[in-house]
Amino acid sequence: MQKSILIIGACGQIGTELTMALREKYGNQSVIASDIREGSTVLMQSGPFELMDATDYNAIEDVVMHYEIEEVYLMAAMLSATGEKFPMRAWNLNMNSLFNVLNLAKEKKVDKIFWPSSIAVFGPNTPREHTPQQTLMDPTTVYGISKQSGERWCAYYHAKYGVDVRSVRYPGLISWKTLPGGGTTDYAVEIYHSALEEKRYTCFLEKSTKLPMMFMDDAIRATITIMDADPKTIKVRSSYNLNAMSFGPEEIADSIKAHIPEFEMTYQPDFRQQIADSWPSSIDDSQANADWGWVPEFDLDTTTKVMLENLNKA
Ligand code: AKB
Repeated sequence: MQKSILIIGACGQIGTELTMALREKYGNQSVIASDIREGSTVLMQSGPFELMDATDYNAIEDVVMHYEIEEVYLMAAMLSATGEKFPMRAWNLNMNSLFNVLNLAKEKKVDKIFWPSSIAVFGPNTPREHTPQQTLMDPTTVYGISKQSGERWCAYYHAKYGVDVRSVRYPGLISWKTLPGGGTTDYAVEIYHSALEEKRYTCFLEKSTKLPMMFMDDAIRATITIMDADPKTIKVRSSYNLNAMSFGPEEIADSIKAHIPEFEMTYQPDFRQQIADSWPSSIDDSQANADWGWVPEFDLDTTTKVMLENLNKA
């Protein structure tokens, strides 16, 4: 089936792989990548690209009208660690970009929106283990506050204006194709690069800090699956909990040592420790499973194997 899709924030960690997966599924010319900067060669050369600021409503509207866009994936955001350094910039980017796409859908200029939320919506008083779909949320970061507010606005635009917006709360994401930037969970990607290049890594979180994590292939599959689902099955219009695996730095180090026995890990926790301490250790995603059939495929050891194999080849 042909459809015209716009990815905003296509050059980031998720956006790059999502763009390539959607181009594979719907054809290169149907998927318009956009970002404030240019991205990887493969992304730039495989299909249309537009330089675009996600906070500029008119610029997005022009691209939407020009390409007759039906679906928008809004992947532009400032993540938790960078957001603490630039609180107002994080708030402005994360909220204004969301309002831009919600308003385009309200005006019936696009049919469907994907917007990512995060485990950062939870806070120190949220139950840490098997965090339920519906629970107390008291985020302590600007990023988390913007994601929690965004969830409420998504639910509001759906209830009030019938906007078809779909969302998942991503855990920390691990990928080998594009580096993450500015998150608290970024260590779980950096560690693989350092393990191969230097056989050692100094971790900015303490060894036992267990967080929910996911391999990128699972995250992309979840994103495309929820967007393809029959709207009647999407019962949650704020955002769905999404689970795959949970581990701490010590466990990922052990998993790497199974392949690189000389690998050494040291610990120097910084300001990101406090952010990580406010987030859940594990997530209950039974509602995503019941409503649209979500089942993860990658565990820690499979992730480590695929990461090391592919980074070694790169
Ligand atoms: C971050 O660490 O800020 C992100 C997230 C969990 O949303 N990876």
